[in-house]
Amino acid sequence: MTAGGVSQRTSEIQRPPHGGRWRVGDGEIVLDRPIVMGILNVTPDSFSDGGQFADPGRAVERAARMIAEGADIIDVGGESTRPQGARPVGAAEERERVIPVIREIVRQFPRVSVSIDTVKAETAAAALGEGARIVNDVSGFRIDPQMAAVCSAAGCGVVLMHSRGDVSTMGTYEHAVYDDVVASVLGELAGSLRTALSSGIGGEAIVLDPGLGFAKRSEHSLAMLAAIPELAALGYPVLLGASRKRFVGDLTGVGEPASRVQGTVGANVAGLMLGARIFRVHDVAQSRQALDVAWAVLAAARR
Ligand code: PMM
Repeated sequence: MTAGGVSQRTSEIQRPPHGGRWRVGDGEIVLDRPIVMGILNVTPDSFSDGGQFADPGRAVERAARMIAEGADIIDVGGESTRPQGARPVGAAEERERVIPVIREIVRQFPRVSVSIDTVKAETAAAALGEGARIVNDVSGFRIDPQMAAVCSAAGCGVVLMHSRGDVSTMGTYEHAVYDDVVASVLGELAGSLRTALSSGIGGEAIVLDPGLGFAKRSEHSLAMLAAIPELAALGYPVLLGASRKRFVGDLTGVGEPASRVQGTVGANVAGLMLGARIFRVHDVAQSRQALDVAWAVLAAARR
């Protein structure tokens, strides 16, 4: 990359087109530093932490720890999309898993924003009713036709992630066929964006996510990381979910997902430099520290 290219990219960091703010329900997340979203999978079968936090008491303890380590958002999920092919759960079972946990986190930590990771409008509505401020839909509004209306009515923050297929296939390679992965992902995300905006969701509530590892082989995830400037140029904050994913394992030879922390941190710091602002991670302390230092260096480089 030329020196001109570097300064062009850092100037994008200085003046984010979205104004540096993300409206989330009655709150606002200021994107004047990297935002860390801590992952709380209340599932028996998620790929790297399944079963650990299925008990509501342990799940809330885990949230408290991530908040102490610097998480700005806690993302609660009750349905796995694991790469081995996930078992879809019904809305009632999903709600039973997530609602007691969300209720307790909102009660104990009212200043932290809770996000609900779901593709089901019913679950999203129930979570928003308990005080969640963000809906993280890994289908980008493709799966449940009611999702956009629920989010619009609530005025919540929305994460539109790129994926293909349903809950049981989106984490696999079944739909990972692309001529030009960047063009396809940007085009398909633009479709999610149109659905959101035409349902009355304000642009200031929307965040875009390239969906690393979702219907993407490792080379596709890497291409999407490299294309963050193009994604950010759409004018919405960019969220990255690199944490412990297969592409990190493929790049490092580390087979055990929980041991991919350093690789995750590397992906996040590179993502920050390319224009991503929100980072969904299992290991909050490590990414918080690395991102804060990288941000300070970038700020000093702009002076
Ligand atoms: N990845 C997973 C689940 N939810 N949400 C967003 N917005 N982005 C992601 O990359 C993402 C997600 C799968 O990972 P996990 O099973 O470790 O939670």
